[in-house]
Amino acid sequence: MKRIITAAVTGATHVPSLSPHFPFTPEQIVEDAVGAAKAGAAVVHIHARDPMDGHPTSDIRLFHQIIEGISSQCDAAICVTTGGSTAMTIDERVAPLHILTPELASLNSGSLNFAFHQLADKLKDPRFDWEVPYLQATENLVFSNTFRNIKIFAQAMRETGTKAELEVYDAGMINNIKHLVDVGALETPVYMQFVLGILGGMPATPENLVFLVESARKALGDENVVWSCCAAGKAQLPIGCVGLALGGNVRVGLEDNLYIGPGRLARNSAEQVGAIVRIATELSLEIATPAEAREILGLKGKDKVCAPQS
Ligand code: KMH
Ligand code: ZN
Repeated sequence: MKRIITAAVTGATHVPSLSPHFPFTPEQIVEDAVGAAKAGAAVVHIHARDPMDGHPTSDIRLFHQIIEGISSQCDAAICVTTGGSTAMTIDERVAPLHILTPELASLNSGSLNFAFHQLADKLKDPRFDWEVPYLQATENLVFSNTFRNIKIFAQAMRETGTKAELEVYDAGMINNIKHLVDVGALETPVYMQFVLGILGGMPATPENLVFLVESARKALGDENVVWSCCAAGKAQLPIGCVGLALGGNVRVGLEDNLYIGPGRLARNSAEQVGAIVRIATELSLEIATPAEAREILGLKGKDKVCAPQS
């Protein structure tokens, strides 16, 4: 099976003052995503930010501008976040689905402490007033994804023909997914994104990735699981290598890691895509094109994005 490389280009964790290369205006997000696609990413995962100060936002107009910008320049499938930020309400998080009708959207498979307050210590002279309080607030926040709300997201995705990318941060979330499949709230085959190294979730170690992959296969059956993996920070490439060796797909990008090596800030997500593509090539693995990724994931086609569903 060809391997799908995903580039998660912005996210809602990092703040602009952490890197001069951090994309937060719609134009910068589009440029980073298109560059990542040209480097080999078949899927790009997007969040929106306020172009004035980089604050995470669920503003549909910005999402629409980003999607139009990416789609007009490359064929990558777009995965829209429903995770938004730890500070958003459920309504803010689900709104993009009905209006943007994306091919893919993240669906967070359980609640967890999603803490990145320790990043505040790195900000000596922040550009924007909101950055430090935003980071510090995550020490006392739960990223809430109750079963009832997961069902709301899942129902919305069925209505919009959107494939769920099930974000898994910890082993118990695999059982959450199994339960939701058993009660008919989720359909198989499921597409899981194992997200390691978040403070509050599973640490980014090879043995934890192996455990998650095996747990998913045992819970749902090998034929019912397509999976990808990513890791926060410096574990990004090592976990990507383990994921390739285990037969999986890989996510990289500035959402998860601002660096390309020890002390070296990545200029864009494309640098990280290029690194994992080179590694895959050395392993004689083939990288999926956007068309092949749509086939593997059963996506509806980019012509049905931002369009009323028939
Ligand atoms: N920003 C995190 C709280 C997703 O895109 O759904 C959630 C996140 C995962 O980024
Ligand atoms: Zn995200």
